[in-house]
Amino acid sequence: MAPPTPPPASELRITVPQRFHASRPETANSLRYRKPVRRIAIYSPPDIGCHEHQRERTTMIGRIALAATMMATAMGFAQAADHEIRMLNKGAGGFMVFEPAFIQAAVGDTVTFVPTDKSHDAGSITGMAPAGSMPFRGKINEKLTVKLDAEGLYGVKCTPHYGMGMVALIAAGKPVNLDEARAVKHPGKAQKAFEALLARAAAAQ
Ligand SMILES: [Cu+2]
Repeated sequence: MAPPTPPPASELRITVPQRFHASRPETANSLRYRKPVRRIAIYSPPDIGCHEHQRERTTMIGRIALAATMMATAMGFAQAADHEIRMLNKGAGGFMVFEPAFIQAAVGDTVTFVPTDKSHDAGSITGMAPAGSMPFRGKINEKLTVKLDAEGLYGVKCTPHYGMGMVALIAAGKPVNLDEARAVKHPGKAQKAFEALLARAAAAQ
């Protein structure tokens, strides 16, 4: 059986912040210019006929890639996550609900509102969004993905069921706009629903 073909060296590029090389004398000169990143290409030796050597090389490349991923994660460059919120006629929290109704996310993550049941949408609420974030509103019965660009709390309502308490709260990082969000008035059951959600956001810290 033919051994697996490793990807060409040109595809194995890892971007590592310059400060990782601060202790290396040969990069001291480039450090002075404050270049933001330094590119490292993993050297891939030319094809060796022996299967055993090829397997070894493939394993080695795999280990280097894994180490780079772990390093990036440790440095806080983890891949942005997507959080799913389903729009339901009936869920654990009662009738007409977002599920889950509260999400703790990180800045840069995305949230996708999934129209599991019909007749719902998801929209932002004036005064319940971090400064600099974009207002959003999806269409009824349509999936909507929102990027959490700014840190803070994002209040969400379903337009037809706002008064029935169909609301959700997303925290991207810390709830820096908690007081502002608490000051917003809501119709019907949404007021109590948000009081509970805002308490969860405060407790999550
Ligand atoms: Cu709804």
